[in-house]
Amino acid sequence: MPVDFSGTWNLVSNDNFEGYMVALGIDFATRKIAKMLKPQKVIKQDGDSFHVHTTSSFRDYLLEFKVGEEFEEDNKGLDNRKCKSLVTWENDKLVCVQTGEKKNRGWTHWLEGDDLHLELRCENQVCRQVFKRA
Ligand code: ECB
Repeated sequence: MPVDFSGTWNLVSNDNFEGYMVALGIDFATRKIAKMLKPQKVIKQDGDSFHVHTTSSFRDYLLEFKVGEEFEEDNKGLDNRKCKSLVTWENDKLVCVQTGEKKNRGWTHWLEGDDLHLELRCENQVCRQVFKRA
């Protein structure tokens, strides 16, 4: 039985989101708005099938995937760069590698106590987000 990430989660901290956005080439005006946001994540997990909806007052992003199956990701409304993404389990962590124009791009989700953690990586930047159950 894998870990269950299902639930509605609210962002409570967002370390170095600025550096991550700069690495993705997000323009100044968009970054200014984006870093004020407190996004919510709704995760629906059925075993290895995931539906991850990140919502905010500015933009939404929906990602659906199955662990172990590579897919095309369009990052629409984020940096809009296409990449090939693959999510795998590393013990109880969900690890995504996003292969494309940007080096070292990907993310990792895990649960720690009652918190949901997300590490977002791009080039030499790491953004650390923590979410609490809504
Ligand atoms: C969708 C809410 C954030 C909107 C920010 C708007 C503009 C900034 C543009 C690019 C910044 C890059 C990423 C934004 C950070 C979070 C959005 C989802 C990150 C992500 O890929 O989460 C994964 C893992 O939960 C599922 O897609």
